[in-house]
Amino acid sequence: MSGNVSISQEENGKVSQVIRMGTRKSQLARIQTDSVAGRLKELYPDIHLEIVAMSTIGDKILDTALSKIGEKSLFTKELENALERNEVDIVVHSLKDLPTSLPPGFTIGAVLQRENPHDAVVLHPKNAGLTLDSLPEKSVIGTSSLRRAAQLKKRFPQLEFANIRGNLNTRLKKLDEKDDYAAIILAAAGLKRMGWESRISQILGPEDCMYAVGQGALAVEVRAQDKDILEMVSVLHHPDTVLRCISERAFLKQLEGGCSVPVAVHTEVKGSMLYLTGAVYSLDGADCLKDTMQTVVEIDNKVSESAQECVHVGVTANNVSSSALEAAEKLGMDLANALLNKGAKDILTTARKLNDAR
Ligand code: DPM
Repeated sequence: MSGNVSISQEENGKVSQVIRMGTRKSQLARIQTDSVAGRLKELYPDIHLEIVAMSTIGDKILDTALSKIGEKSLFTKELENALERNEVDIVVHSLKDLPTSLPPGFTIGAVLQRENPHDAVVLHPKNAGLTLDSLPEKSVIGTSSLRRAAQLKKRFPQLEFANIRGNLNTRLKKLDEKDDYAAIILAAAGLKRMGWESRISQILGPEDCMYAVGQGALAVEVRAQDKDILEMVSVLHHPDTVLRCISERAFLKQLEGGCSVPVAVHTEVKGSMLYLTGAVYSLDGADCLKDTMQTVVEIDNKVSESAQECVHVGVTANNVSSSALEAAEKLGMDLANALLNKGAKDILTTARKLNDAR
């Protein structure tokens, strides 16, 4: 399966590779794909990139809350089909939309440097100058994320929460042009990529709302057997981000959580230490289990010498220290096991049942 990259013959007789990049049609997906395309063009000036846009189930079912659709690979399936059929070679995703176990045959070949991973408050223009603390009582906050709602309900009990769906453009429109929401909560990273940073009125720190696993990082998905493409995209890996995200994904995987459970994280790399805080919540945030653990990650250690590929929670990073990758994955599993021992499974099972029933 390797080496199935198309070749184009240029006028000057030079032969160059054509790499096809699959993307969803939303503006955010296009911007994310274009930014990775730009990086690849800088690194490999001779390649030809072709962008193939498609719509996915997630884009088509715009009015159902994400957590209710129940399809973990909502935004990714059609794109993976195209990868499998060799119609495209590379797909760019928000890492947080990629399940912790990818279907066989696929791998994440690059995790790029993370943007601000925190959530942000975007206010209805009439509320300019206010914060979640100072908004009038019973103000309605729009979010369909169980994770955001659980944490914010507990922290700001005077506020009310309602679902809001659609891509970023749709949501901002629903906020600004109607009177349904006093504010909405979105990832700062998406807003920044769209050029809407000026709409951010407040960034939520970990005491208010911890972020989702992988939030703010872009991932490049490829065919696991396509060694040429894997090697080509591997230079895009940002080691700190890879280690943080592997620990976060291992945490979520061990908890058996998907995008439809209230699970949140916070990670930091300081020197050779990786810190992971992880939490699980009941839907109203009243029950919460949260803990922090750390491990040593020797980023500068030698990379794996074995020819055998090492995949950690779906990520292939042969150019990053294998002992550091292993330590990061173990950290996530250890933290999850610590919370499972304290009853995390019950909290998540109840949350899932209640969410399915409403
Ligand atoms: C996932 C969630 C949301 C997206 C759940 C969560 C938000 C859904 C909602 C797994 N994917 O975060 O708890 O608010 O109803 C998504 C966004 C981005 C990637 C938009 C956003 C952009 C940021 C990034 C949707 N996926 O969260 O504001 O690249 O991390």
